[in-house]
Amino acid sequence: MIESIKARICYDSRGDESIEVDVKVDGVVGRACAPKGASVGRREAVNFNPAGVEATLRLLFEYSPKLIGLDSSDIQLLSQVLREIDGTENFSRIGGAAAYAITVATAEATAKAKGIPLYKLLSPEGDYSMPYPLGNVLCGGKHAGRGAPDIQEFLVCPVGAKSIKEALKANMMVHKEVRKQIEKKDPYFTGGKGDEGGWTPHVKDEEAFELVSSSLKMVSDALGIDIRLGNDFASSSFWDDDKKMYVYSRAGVERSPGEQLEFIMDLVKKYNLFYLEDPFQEEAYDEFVELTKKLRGVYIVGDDLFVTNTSRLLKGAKIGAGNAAILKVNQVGTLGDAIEFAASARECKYALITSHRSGDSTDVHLAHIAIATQSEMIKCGIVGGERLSKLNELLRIDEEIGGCYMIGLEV
Ligand code: 2PG
Ligand code: MG
Repeated sequence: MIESIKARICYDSRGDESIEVDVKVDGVVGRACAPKGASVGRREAVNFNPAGVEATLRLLFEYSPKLIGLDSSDIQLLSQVLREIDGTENFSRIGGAAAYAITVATAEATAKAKGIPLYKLLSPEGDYSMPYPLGNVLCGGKHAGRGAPDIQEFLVCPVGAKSIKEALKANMMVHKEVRKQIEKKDPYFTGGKGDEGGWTPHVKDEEAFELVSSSLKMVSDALGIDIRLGNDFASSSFWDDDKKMYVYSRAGVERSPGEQLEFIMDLVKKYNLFYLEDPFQEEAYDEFVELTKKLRGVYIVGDDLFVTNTSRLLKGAKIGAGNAAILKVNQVGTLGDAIEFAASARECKYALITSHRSGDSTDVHLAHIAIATQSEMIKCGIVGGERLSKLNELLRIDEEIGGCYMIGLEV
């Protein structure tokens, strides 16, 4: 039973204000701090009440007595009560950050009170397996300054790793190797990193692909495991809806939807890409369908397209838009809704990628949510405290389970 709720304003990895909540269940406290995105989908839950973070916190103090006494193990009930209190479609009154922090903190407290880890609470009968870590080695777009590439994320994944230990080692090595390669091209590289810990060299997309693919090849050869490259294009952030063009302003190139499709297909061929997140803008269901028909053995992933929203996913699944979905709890607002989304993705045979936000906290919940939802991958960066907290938690869980096997990937 929920006994008490405390909340405060704290800071995320970008130094922005966020909401942190402590929930007490049967004498035990669970705590969660909401993350926040920079490349935000238009259909996402709104983070805060329009009057700001302080107003969001004041509201929380007002309505939280209504949550006291609720059965904390009923995740869906808590989600439903919060939706009723909010009364909007997208948490624009009480704020998705508050909904996130309350529901995740409650789950943590409940698990602790039962003496079990969070992943076990969320998925009691799991035959647990490890997700593959998608590591950000080079940042562009909204996660970096104007000298960096237009494409938001260059992601590596050690698809041939046999254990999470091996997988993390590979990602760390690629991250280091990418820096070396950048310094070969630019001896004055300052070592600058973007919001998610990937490097931010002053290069265009094409050079970034060269740098990253040669780095991963070196590490792949050294370790003898297959490492693949993928991207989060975050295309909505450079889609111009008036021009109906994808505007790569740093590269000085504009692409129509058809040219974007060609561009993506060429990249897949040239760099053997296995993962394409948001290759088209957030309403481009038809282009997603076209690309999905054209490619095999490639994850075509909806992030801003689906925004962890079950009805948007079902719409996509019906017409074959993509074959994988990003799961971000704060995109939908509550943990209950995110768990429901994961179940729908499973029914539709979509792969799942549990993901951090570019502004994140040092919380570890993401690792548990990825395991509980049997996500094929977890996207949470490589370096930086707020990224490593999740990766190190995977190592602890692996130890606790006694050597967890890696989930199967279709590549
Ligand atoms: C994304 C995320 C995380 P943001 O686009 O997938 O990498 O970025 O949190 O800024 O939306
Ligand atoms: Mg994304």
